[in-house]
Amino acid sequence: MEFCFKVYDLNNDGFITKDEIYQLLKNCLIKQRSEEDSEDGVRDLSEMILKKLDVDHDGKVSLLDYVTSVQEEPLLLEVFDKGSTHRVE
Ligand SMILES: [Ca+2]
Ligand SMILES: [Ca+2]
Repeated sequence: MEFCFKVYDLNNDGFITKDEIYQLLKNCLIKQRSEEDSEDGVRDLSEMILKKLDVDHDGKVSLLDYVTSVQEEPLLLEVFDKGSTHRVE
């Protein structure tokens, strides 16, 4: 679980920000989708994921936020693992 967190923490500052989620999703989704629907979709999705993961609502995801939220909602892990096209809800 910690490994997965580090993968998402692109600049290794100990927090996952929306930009980092966005970058990762974008890299994943662009392989699978056309350019047009990826931009907005990825932005929405990264915002949604950030909200789900940011348990203490400080705008970024700490390791504690991450661990807490994936325990409550294992589906999030699936999204992360697959970098996925399906929705969290
Ligand atoms: Ca970071
Ligand atoms: Ca947080």
